[in-house]
Amino acid sequence: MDVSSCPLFLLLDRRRVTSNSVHEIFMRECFKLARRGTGFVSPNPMVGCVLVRGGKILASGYHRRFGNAHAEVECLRTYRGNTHGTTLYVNLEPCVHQGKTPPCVDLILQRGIPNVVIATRDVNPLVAGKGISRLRTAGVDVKVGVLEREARELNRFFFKHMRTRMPYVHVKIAQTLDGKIAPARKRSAPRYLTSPDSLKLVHISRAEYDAVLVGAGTIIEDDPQLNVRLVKGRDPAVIILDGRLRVSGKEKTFAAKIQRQVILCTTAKAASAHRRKVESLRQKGVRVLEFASRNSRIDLTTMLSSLYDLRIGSVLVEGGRDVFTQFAEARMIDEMSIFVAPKVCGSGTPAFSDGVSFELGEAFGFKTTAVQKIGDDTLIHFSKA
Ligand code: AOF
Ligand code: ZN
Repeated sequence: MDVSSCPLFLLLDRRRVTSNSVHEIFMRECFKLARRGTGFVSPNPMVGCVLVRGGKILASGYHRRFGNAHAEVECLRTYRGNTHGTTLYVNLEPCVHQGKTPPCVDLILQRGIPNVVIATRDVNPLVAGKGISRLRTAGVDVKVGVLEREARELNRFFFKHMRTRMPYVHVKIAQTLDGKIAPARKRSAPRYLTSPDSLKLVHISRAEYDAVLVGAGTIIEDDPQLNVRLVKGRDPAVIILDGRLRVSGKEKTFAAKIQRQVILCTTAKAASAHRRKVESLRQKGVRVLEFASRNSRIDLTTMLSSLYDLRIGSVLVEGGRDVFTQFAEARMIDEMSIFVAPKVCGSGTPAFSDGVSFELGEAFGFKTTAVQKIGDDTLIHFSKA
């Protein structure tokens, strides 16, 4: 007899699948809630929480804003009833530390919740496993690892910067089939290479990242707004890499009515040569950071760790060629999206300059994680190998 036709096997198998998928259904609910904190909780993680009994959600909550209540507190404050037979689902291990808010583990224990299901451990050294062991020691039944891969992906910015104290870096490139990000003849060129659908996706990304980073060349030549216009979402901070202090301060990014953080990263040498410009930028509210340099170039490791100290946990790098090249040379790219427009451009600016010269075996390699058709474009998505 074929073992799969045995009724007991089928029953057991179905029960296993069912209990796992029930956990997954509620964990996905936590992810959905957590995502509502996109852009507002950083550099904290996005966390959602639901309290369940008999397959029904009794209460839910999420971490709304940096410094505010954690997801578990938000969830439990809306439910005052008895917790007998309940399970609390949360996508990150509950905290044990007294931070800006009291420890979530204490609250879970006070409320007598008998079961907790967690997607992934917290990597914050203040928590890292202590939340799980305190719950277990107190007799709570704790299950860890439900949809763990998705949970780590959801909070990939947090996991990276908690480990390294450096922001997560995503490079976004829009290019032609022949790898050009701008044509040589600019006057007749349309403003965008890629389709409106691709632009919309870029705006969705901007709302997720703490900051958008571009080089001075992009600011001077394209005068971009670098905001979120095509979808709903908050505007990211703007970081300008300008080793020689070439911007004038009159470009759109510096417009006084824009209420967001603008950070200009330059070299100490350029700053002392252009003191008056630095002063007038600072008066406009621009934060000018000065770094030691080599060949007018800022050391990216130093710059990124200073940005992290300013609570920038994730950066979307949007151009241009020299900036892409510098990040590739420094191997500072965690994720890359290339939007390929179905056009051959001929002479123009390539995405990366010849400055990068790796032996093929040592090339800065990536894993291709997805390929999608977006409007008429192809989006190729990579993560660090
Ligand atoms: C949770 N639930 O919803 C979140 C947690 O600065 P604080 O006090 O807000 O603490 C931030 C740390 O707490 C953060 O680094 C991470 O380890 C954890 N975040 N934990 O139990 C939550 N957002
Ligand atoms: Zn907490």
